[in-house]
Amino acid sequence: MSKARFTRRALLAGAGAGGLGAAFAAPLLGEKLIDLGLPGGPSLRPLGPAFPGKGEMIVQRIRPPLLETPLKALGESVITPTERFFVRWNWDFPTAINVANYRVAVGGAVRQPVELTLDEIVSAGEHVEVVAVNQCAGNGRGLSTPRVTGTQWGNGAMGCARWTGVRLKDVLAKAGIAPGAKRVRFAGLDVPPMEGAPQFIKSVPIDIALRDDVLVAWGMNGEPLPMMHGFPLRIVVPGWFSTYWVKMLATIEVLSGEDDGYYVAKSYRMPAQPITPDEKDFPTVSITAMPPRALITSHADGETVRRGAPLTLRGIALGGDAALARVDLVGEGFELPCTLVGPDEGPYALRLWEVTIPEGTQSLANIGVRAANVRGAVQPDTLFWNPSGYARNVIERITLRLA
Ligand SMILES: Nc1nc2c(c(=O)[nH]1)N[C@H]1C(S)=C(S)[C@@H](COP(=O)(O)O)O[C@H]1N2
Ligand SMILES: [Mo]
Repeated sequence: MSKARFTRRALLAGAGAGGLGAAFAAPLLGEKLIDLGLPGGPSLRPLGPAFPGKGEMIVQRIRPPLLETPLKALGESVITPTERFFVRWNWDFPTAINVANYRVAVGGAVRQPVELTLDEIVSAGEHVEVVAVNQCAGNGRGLSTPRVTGTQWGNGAMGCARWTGVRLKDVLAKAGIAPGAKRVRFAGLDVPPMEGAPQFIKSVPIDIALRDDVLVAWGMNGEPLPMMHGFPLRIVVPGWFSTYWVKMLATIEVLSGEDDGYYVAKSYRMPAQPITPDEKDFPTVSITAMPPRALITSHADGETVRRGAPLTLRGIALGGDAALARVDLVGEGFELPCTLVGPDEGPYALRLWEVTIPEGTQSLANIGVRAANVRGAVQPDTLFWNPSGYARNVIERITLRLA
């Protein structure tokens, strides 16, 4: 873990810019900006060590924090260092937690509601470790055309960490699930500041909740979860978008019916079938499991490379809710298989890949990488446009210049 970087400038920025958006944060944070290449809107963001415990991050918003990982940093390792891991909160969260008083209430459709201390959770069952990608459902949303509403993320609202915890099912067993349970719902300690706004509460179907790899986790990359990542406990649902990975866990509620809460029934949904941007009334489904994705991290769109020399590209890929099967480089009129390199940390982890384009006449216009998983899901060549820009997994293409 890195040392917290309390630079005077960062502290001043944090104090002065509370509640202001990225446009205001830029001059406060200083001179360093990054261009996210977002079509149809402002594309520059401040880049800086704006928060304690965080290294250089793309500052999308200061309060509540939305911090994005620069793509180049994501490509450096299978495990994203915690100090570079993206951060997303819907509402402000407590900045101090008294572990002695902390309890997780397990209730709803259970035999016996219980309030568990941190110690009781830690000793609820076998300790399990899983390496898994945590990806915001809105990752890459800012690249949508036409533009959509919501945080204008580039592709850095994701990271891969080693999570440690106990199985959610072992925690549920402390209360005993009543017959007929349908879903399990989680709420955190963060609450909306204004009346009438919905609390961030999410639920998963009971069969997902009982999976052996779904955790109540306290560890991230071998350290206790930092506050920004949900100290002291968060839910981990490998293979599913991180909207379900509720942080600063406060309650676990077993539901015997459907979840009609705002963040399940109304939000985090996408069209059931492809639509056109002018369509209004269409059936929707909840965002759930992640599809495969691959990204080039060694080169950015528009970069110049040497003419007449072999070119090695590198990047990251994930299989989504199933292991990665392959990654292919796709260009105009050619395809090349990429080699998976580096450690294989299991089906839900990031993988690193590389590919060398031999010297020659092949065009470096519109090159991209296409991931496929073992279940046969393959990245598509056209964007599944949806009004919230969810679950983006279109092949991302860049053009390199020869000089
Ligand atoms: N309690 C709580 N948990 C939460 C959220 C939140 O706002 N509050 N946001 C979710 C969303 S939308 C995302 S993308 C992830 C981000 O996880 P991270 O900040 O650890 O990267 O947390 C999820 N868990
Ligand atoms: Mo998210």
